[in-house]
Order: sequence, then C-alpha cells, then structure tokens
Amino acid sequence: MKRFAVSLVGILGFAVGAILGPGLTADIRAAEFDLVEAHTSPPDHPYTLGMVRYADLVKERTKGRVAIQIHHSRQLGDERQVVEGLQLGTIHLTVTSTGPLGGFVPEMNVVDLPFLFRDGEHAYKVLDGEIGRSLLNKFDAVGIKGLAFWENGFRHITTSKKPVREPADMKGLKIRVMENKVHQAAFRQLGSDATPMAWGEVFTSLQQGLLDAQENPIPIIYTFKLNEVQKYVALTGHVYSPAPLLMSKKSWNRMPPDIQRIMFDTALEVARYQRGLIREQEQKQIGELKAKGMTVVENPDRAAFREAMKPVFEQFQGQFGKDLVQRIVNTK
Ligand code: EAX
Repeated sequence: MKRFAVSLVGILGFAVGAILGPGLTADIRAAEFDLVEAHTSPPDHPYTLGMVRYADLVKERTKGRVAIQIHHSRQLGDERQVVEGLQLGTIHLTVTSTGPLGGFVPEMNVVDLPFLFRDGEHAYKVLDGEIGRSLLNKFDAVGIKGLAFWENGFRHITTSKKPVREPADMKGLKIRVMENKVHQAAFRQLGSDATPMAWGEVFTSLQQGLLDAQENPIPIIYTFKLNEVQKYVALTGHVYSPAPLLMSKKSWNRMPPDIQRIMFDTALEVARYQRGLIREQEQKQIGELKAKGMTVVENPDRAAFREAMKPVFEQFQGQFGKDLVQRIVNTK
C-alpha cells in the first residue's frame, strides 16, 4: 500500500511535471531516499523531538533528496525488532536504547555497567570521542551504520508498593529490566527478581500487578504515564542510558558521499539539541510527576547502590576488558 502510494505520487508528479515543465514538481515527487524511521517512545519524548529536527535539517540540507518518515510509539515494533529491521533493510533508521544492542554487538554492553559514568558530561566525552566511535563502528559488521549517540538519560527506579531508599529495599521485588545481561545481573545482585522484557509489555504488566517495579529515565516515565501504575520513583541514576542513532547499512551504502556526510554531521549536531531536551524534561517532569501524585525519593543512598552493584561491575569489566573500562573511568 505504502509503495503504491509513493509511486502514485511519483506518477502524479511526472504528469504534472509534463504539463508545468521541470522545476515546479519537486515537492510532490517522492524523495530519492525515502527512509522509514521507527522508535518506541511517544511524540512528546526527545527521541521523537530529536528525530523531527533531524528529518527537517536533513531534508533542507539535501534539498529534499532525503525524506524521513517517522514512526513513533512502537508503531513498527519493539527495539529488538526494529534493529533487526535495520539489518534486513525493511527499516532504515532508528534511535534506540542500548537494551537489546548487546545481542548485536556484545561490546556495546560496556556502557551499561552500573555507575560507570559520573555525569552527563563524562558520558558525552567518552561517547563522542574515540571510544564511542569505535563502539559505533562495530555495528558495521552486522549490517548497521552507527551514526551518533543520542540520549535516553540516567535511569531511576519506580515501584508500586513501597519507596526505595537503599539496596535492601530491592530484595524480592519483581522488577522489569531491559533485555540486557548487565542490567539483569545488576538487579539480581540486589536480590531482586529481575525479569527481562520488551518495553511494549511493561505498562500492562505493571497495571496488572505482574511486576512491582521498573527502571527508566524520567522522560520515559513521564511520557509513558507510568505514574498511573507506579507510586514511587527513587532517583538512583544507577546507569546512564545512551541512545544510538543507527541506520541500515543497505540504505547507507546506496547514498552518495555528499549525502552520507550530511546524514552523519547532522546526527552529531542534533545530539546536542536532543540531549538538551532530555535534561530540560527531566527537571520539569520530576515536579509534574509529584503533582500527579508520585512520591519522589530525591536522595536514595546512591553510594550504597554503587557498592552493592560493584561485583557486577567487576565481573563484566573482565569480559569487556579492564583496559577499556579503565580508559572510560579515567576520561576527564
Ligand atoms: O528506549 O526499554 C526501555 O526501558 C527503554 O529505556 C525505553 O523503551 C526507551
């Protein structure tokens, strides 16, 4: 159907072009590179807002040769499926959490180590530098072009029955974690019943009481209205969640170098804007979540969480290479 609609526009454009002459029909002709984009979060979340800005800039800079059709809110599936779509070439572009990415590039999980990044600036320095670039380049081998690191944010724990202040409060809680073995290990270390699950099932599972808890950055908690199914949020910031902007290599390889350049440079440029939005929303939405009846534990014992998750840090540090982890920690 979509293909048909596109070619109809093309035919119409051609017909009108024949009547009006060249130059007048550029807008109704299909773009030369029509990219299907898909991600999980809703229209008011910075994944979408960043993507809208990216699509506009790319369209302008390529003079309409690249058009990005944005599909938000899991219209084309959960993150794992979308990334598989990039490999197949059925989906061309996405911004995704690192949740499922270890299944494609195992080294990527290094960023998921708990309490690895001191703050946003530390993360940006590492991810925008050599280390981040070499992680993105590893996607080449699996049919994906890594463009840039955008952001999901620092992750915090929400619960339904009791507030979380210290690691002991996590004992026995059934918490949804991303399909990511580092996250899974970190919460098992706290004695939680850590259940890996695709994001799409989480709201309903919380609503039905099949889960007690989940963890995500504030903009996700707010834009998905988790306050309707969760009573408490503890600002643990236990892990920084980057959001790589990834493209299907099939689409990338079809593009001439000048267009690739625009796709690449614009991705880096929009990262700054998109990260700024995450920060703004986080500030504002903590207050709004309180107004909606959530209890916010502003100062859980972060040092104790860090200490409690340390064995996981050490276990996986061995796997990713102590050198790499130390280089990250030592980045100033
Ligand atoms: O990408 O699965 C998750 O918890 C992610 O953080 C969320 O869907 C945003």
